[in-house]
Amino acid sequence: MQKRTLWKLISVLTMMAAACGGGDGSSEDPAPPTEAAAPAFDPATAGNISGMVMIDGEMPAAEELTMNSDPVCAMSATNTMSNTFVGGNGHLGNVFIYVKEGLEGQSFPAATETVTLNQEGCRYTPHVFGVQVGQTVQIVNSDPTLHNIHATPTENDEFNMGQPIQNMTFERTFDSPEVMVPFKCDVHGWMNAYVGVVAHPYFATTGQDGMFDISSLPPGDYVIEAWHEALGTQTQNITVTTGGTAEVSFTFTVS
Ligand SMILES: [Cu+2]
Repeated sequence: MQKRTLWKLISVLTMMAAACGGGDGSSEDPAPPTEAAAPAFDPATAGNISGMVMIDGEMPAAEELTMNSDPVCAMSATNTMSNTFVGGNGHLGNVFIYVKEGLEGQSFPAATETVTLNQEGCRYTPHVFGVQVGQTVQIVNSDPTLHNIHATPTENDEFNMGQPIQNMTFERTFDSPEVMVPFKCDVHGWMNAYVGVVAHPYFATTGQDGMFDISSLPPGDYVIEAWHEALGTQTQNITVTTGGTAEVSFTFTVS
């Protein structure tokens, strides 16, 4: 008799425990977030890409930007030269490089660090940059004047956000890969920037020395694309091997 009572008690407690779990069984599932955050490949097998972007022909002279329409800009700007062509000695900066093909079917969690796009001296800094799908972009107005950040994507949602007060910030993420999403300021026609939105973390922007590095890739065969805002795109096939560094160079020709 005592034994039957004990079993009945156990049975009731079991049903209560199930009811407290909300009936969705979530409390009993093995921790899915940990599994989702696991790397898509064994990092011990990773390789790297190192490269440079050259320009063949004379680098077009940087255009001087006229900022007289806003006295705050005219007085505060420290850089009034266009960022379209930067570099020197045959090396081309502000070129966006990314893995275009070869990572299909693999998923990479969005990077948790925030990328900042600053409006300072009535310019965007950086002028060309990349983010992962789902990674936060923080847009900052460091100027004591009105800017409006106007993104004009084709694959993502357009947005247009005024920032009338200095030090205002605004955060945004992008849902779909898109190379490139242009930004402009509708107040200051000379302000523009470009973000490459990529589904993985394997991208870079060349510095003024034209150099770039993309590290810790899964070994494999890839198509790498180089994008420049005035000179278009180029692709190359490369193979990344475990522990190796694949070297690649692109040359854009100007007439
Ligand atoms: Cu502006």
